Amino acid sequence: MVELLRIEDDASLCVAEVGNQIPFEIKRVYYLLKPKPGELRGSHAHRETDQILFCIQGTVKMVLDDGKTREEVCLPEAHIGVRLPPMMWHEMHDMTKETVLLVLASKEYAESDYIRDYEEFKNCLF
Ligand code: T46
Repeated sequence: MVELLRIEDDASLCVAEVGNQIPFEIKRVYYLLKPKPGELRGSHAHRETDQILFCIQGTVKMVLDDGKTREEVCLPEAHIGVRLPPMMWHEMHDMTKETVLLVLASKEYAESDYIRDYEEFKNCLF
């Protein structure tokens, strides 16, 4: 998990700085909003891209699978993110239409960076 600096005054201000909370150079930022309720997203791993994902509104449950251990995590607070290093299979579910996921990524988008087949993912690990 990655904890941002949170400044509480009349609002909540959350800060992500490269070299402090973020351990890689950020090459891409994207966000996912208005998912279809009940939709499953993710279901892939990235070969080289390192990412940190924040649920900045609404709810999400994430499945994280490194090929040895599979665990489910919730992200109940906007300043607590989950790191998705390379070769971490991840799935997002139980989102509502209010859910907003913000992702900081270490690389530009490339479809060749994705492994979308679970068997292929397992084979790549060994
Ligand atoms: C993750 C969640 C939250 C692009 O063209 N550029 C991009 O930067 C991205 C992220 C996607 N796309 C295209 C590729 C696909 O044709 O948008 C389509 C859906 O992308 P993807 O399958 O990556 O969508 P999600 O929501 O299943 O997953 C993405 C991230 O890959 C994933 O790591 O954490 O968003």
